[in-house]
Amino acid sequence: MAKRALITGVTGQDGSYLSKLLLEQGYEVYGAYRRSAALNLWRLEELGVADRVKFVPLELIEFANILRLLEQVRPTEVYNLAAQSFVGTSFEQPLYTADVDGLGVVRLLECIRTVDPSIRVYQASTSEMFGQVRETPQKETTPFHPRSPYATAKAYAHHSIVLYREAFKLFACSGILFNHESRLRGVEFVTRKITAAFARIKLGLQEKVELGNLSAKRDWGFAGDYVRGMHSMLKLDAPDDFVLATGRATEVREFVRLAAASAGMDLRFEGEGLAERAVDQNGKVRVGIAAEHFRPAEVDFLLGDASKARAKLGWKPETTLEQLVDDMVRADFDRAKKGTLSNAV
Ligand code: NDP
Ligand code: GDR
Repeated sequence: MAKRALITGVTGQDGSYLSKLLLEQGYEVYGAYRRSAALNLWRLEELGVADRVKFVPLELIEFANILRLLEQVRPTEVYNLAAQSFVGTSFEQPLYTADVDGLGVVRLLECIRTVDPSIRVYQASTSEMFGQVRETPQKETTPFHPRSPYATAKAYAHHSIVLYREAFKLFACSGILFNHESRLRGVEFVTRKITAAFARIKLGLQEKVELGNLSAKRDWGFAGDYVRGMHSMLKLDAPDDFVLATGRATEVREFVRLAAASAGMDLRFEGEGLAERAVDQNGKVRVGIAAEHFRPAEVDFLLGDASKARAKLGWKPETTLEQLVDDMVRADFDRAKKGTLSNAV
């Protein structure tokens, strides 16, 4: 039977990398997008695959829309990547976030159960569910303590995947993915905000960037590595959940330093709290702190243990943080020089 994948959230970072991977593997790829005034294909275009994906409209809030889409496409695999994925926004839009990221997943599972229970499904779970962490590093068995409406919604979705696997024998897998970034990352996320800013600063288009909590630590990997893990999960003999992570945690402050170095700047941090700042080798202030970028509840420190994925999927990340940062700065520098940086984000 032809391998036919339906990817929700196809216009996002992971949807784009996964589309490319599955097309290379010979899949027929249906990409579900949500309708907007202008379809946003810049990521798929940058990867050179926009013309090979079959686009279908999908809104995860609409039960019948999901049902009809599954009946029409008849996928063998569904990758549910669609979400309101920005933690910061979830504090302002908790109900919408719960609807899409939480209930949306149960809608999808109900539709799969109804249309074709043999469809294999991947759910985009997240390290944010560990929140106020109970142990370090975090693995599949670490208890959850969500610290945002985004994380509570994702935890509900995660438990639903486990439930539908146990109750209805669906082939449903959750990937508990730690932060993964790339040149295609949305600019609202801290990594891309930093690399875009330092590309502009290098070109003299911007003076400085304002950030929030520089002491937060994340386990950052490369998105292209992580989509390989998603695909491997659906190839297993039996469904299961897996952490994907690099096993290395880095402070936001250090990410800033690396990005600045890639842009040819040597930063020195000074001061504390809201008065902290970073100056370059010429004494120019390049980083300031703004209270608006702090969250009502923060996740201070995430570090993943992906040994189960390594043992059972043969998965490991290939890209170092230094390579990732350098590639992101380079991409943003090229975009800024061409004047396309604001269009790309
Ligand atoms: P993005 O924010 O880049 O992409 C999210 C996608 O979901 C976009 O295509 C967006 O469409 C779509 N979408 C949003 N709301 C809806 C809706 N109501 N109905 C249909 N589609 C919708 O996220 P990433 O690619 O970074 O992440 C993919 C998934 O993985 C997300 O579920 C995220 O929560 C999760 N995740 C991500 C991690 C990461 O570090 N990147 C780590 C762990 C989990 P549009 O383009 O129109 O906005
Ligand atoms: P995160 O990513 O919340 O981990 O969620 P984000 O890049 O937004 O924040 C990482 C950390 O950086 C701190 N921070 C800032 N964050 C942003 N966005 N902007 C700032 O100016 C800033 N300054 C400091 C944050 O407080 C936080 O501690 C991402 C998303 O992709 C989720 O969808 C995914 O589930 C998780 O990663 C794993």
